[in-house]
Amino acid sequence: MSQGITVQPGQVIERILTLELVRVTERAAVAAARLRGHGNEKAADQAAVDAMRRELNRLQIDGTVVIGEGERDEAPMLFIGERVGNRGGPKVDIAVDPLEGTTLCAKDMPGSIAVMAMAEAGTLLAAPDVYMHKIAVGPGYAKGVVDLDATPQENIQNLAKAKGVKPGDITALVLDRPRHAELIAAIRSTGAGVRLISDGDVAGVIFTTQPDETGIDIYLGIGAAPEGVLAAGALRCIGGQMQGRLILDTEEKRTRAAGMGVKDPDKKYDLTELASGDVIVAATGVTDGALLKGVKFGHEVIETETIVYRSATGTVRKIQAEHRELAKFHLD
Ligand code: VTB
Repeated sequence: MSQGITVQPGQVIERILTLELVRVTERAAVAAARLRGHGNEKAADQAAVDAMRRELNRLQIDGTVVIGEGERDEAPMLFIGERVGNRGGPKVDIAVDPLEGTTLCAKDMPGSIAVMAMAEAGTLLAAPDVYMHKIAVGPGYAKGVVDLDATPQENIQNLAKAKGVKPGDITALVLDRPRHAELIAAIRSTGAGVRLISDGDVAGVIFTTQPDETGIDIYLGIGAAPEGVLAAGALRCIGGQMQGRLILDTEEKRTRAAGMGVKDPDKKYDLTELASGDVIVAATGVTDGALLKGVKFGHEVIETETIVYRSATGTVRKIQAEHRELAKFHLD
């Protein structure tokens, strides 16, 4: 009898599917990277969506998209509620951002990635496509060291104390948007520095988990809610703290959120409420960035770099791939 690796039924999602997820984000990243620097955000996004959907539908899963490209009435591909996979495997929640940082890709600027998460069914927050107030720090701090309802000054001071440094030694990451003018001023008033990014706050949140490499201690501000859930998935795997609150500032948004199961529109979600179950997150670089190298097109070879996080074990894998059977990418 062969002594193969035994995978417990409860581990099927995490174990067997880890590499399958890598294939999905690799294909999406390569498709988008073909259009890197072409100035056409829509085309790059569409290429990534097509590739990701095609690969997702090959997986042995019974998946439901909970974070997708939009809501059903807009009828995009990978809409929220779309069933994906061949229905042959475990029931899972799927969160996708086939091209996170479409503008970064269109302008060939650092930091665009293809990213997705797969989790036990019913465990990822089905967030509508609205804004979310977010705060995140990496692992190693006592729970509650920062809080979404504290002032930026309090958060920076508490974090500095917990890290054993001066507030001036803290660097916060914030999306460069006019809406953040006050937040940025408040952070700077403590002596802390602010690194501004133009897009890409999934990676931005992940940066807080490796402050020695990225120089980032804390993520603060308002970004997109779907990206918040994807980032939370990654943080569940690596460790760290995160809180988010949906910004439901119109009746229409509140109704839409309620329709997706949001009971309390003002709820402050903790990390384990944004992503409550076992989860795997995979991200492949499209353009070069601090987290991942971008896709390289060589002579009869395509190189990709992917990171996969798995919450059940906390394993983080970086997978550098050289692809030689290029037909699989369906590139014209
Ligand atoms: C962020 C960023 C994304 O949206 O979530 C941002 O991470 C928030 O929306 O890459 P605004 O651009 O409207 O401020 C993106 O830039 C695009 O989804």
